[in-house]
Amino acid sequence: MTKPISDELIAEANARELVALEEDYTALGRKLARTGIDIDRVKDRIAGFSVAVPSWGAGRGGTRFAKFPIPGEPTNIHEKLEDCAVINQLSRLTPRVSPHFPWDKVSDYKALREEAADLGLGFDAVNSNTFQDQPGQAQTYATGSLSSTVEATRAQAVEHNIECIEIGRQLGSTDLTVWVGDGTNFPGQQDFARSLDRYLEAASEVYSALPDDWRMLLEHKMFEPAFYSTVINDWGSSILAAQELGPKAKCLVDLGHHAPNVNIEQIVARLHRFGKLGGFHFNDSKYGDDDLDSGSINPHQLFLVFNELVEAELNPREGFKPSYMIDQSHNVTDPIESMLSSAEAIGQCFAKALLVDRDALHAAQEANDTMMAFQALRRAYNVDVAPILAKARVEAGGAIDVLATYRASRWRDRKAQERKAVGLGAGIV
Ligand code: PSV
Ligand code: MN
Ligand code: MN
Repeated sequence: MTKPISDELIAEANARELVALEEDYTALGRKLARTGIDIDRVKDRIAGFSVAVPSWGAGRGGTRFAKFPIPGEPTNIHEKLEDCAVINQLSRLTPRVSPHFPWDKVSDYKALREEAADLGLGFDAVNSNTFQDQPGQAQTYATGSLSSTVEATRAQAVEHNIECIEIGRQLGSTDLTVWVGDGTNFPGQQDFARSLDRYLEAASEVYSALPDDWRMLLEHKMFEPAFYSTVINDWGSSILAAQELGPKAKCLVDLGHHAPNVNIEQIVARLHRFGKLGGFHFNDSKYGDDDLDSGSINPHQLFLVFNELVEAELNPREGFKPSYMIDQSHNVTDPIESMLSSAEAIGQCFAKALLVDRDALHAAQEANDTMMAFQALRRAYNVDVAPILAKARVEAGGAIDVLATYRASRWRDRKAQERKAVGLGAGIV
């Protein structure tokens, strides 16, 4: 197996932190034991937890105004895999990459799978792209894809999704994530009912092509690039479409795709209640689909989402197997650093949710003791779980201080010498 960062470097960096970590872990273990929690069991759950990283997040993102590349940034899927391997090697939380097509198109997917495996990586959900036109494409998606009024355009979008399934089979994926940019910018531009009918008909053709053990994850988004309406605008449209398509269709929640202040954790609970919670695109948001780093704006919301996921785990519905992915655009940071920090934030929220005293919470809920119900959540949220994550990492060969170790490796500087420079220009989100 190829290890992008040397084990010696990680061991040296860890040696400087180990005594302090043991002290912190022991102290936290004692504190948690007083409330009947075995810290090692929480650590074992973290050791079994993972979140996929997006291939497109490995390069510097951009806005529609500009993109500011950094020296050493990856420019193709092979270099992106290398960077994703660094994130996983240090964090031990991100063993899978979610690819996007045709952005990650290669001629030999069997070889790509082997290349990833050699770096310690597998592939997660494949993402189709019918929101951009590609060179040489026969039909334009300017006025829609799966919901287009033009039959040939719908057929082209269906065919692309089926091709993504075929690629995914070769890569070892079992999920197809479908987000369409379809929608309108003006009242009256399209008929709400007919555009949904067209979407459902085309999506059902894609659904029919799913292998038995595959799922189709429908990702809703209320606006952008369409600013008046979108065809799969919210979790309501998403669950209705998923119900219409069949049991293999589930809903994917991208945290940035809702109206401001929407109660996302409640959406999570609702989708789970009807067996339709398929997965997440983790990111954070201040104003809209900002694709900011997970937990950087509203870590409490992320915790509340994981609180619902832990509740869901205790009350499983058929097919409960949520797929966790990051979907961020790193405009001003080194993407590796952002994803190291984000994976940590996501893992921390899961750990905190595991600390919630469920008996106390449920008893307070039954007794309508509002303050004690809230305190059950608050107590868990206030715990600094960093030592649990660090201990799980170090035991799995990762770094105690992921960012310091990454910087000590001088990975980006070294890649700046080897990789070709990225051209300037407007970014894609
Ligand atoms: C759309 O905003 C989205 O969240 C979808 O997941 C896309 O596939 C992704 O962003 C790509 O940038
Ligand atoms: Mn997304
Ligand atoms: Mn998005």
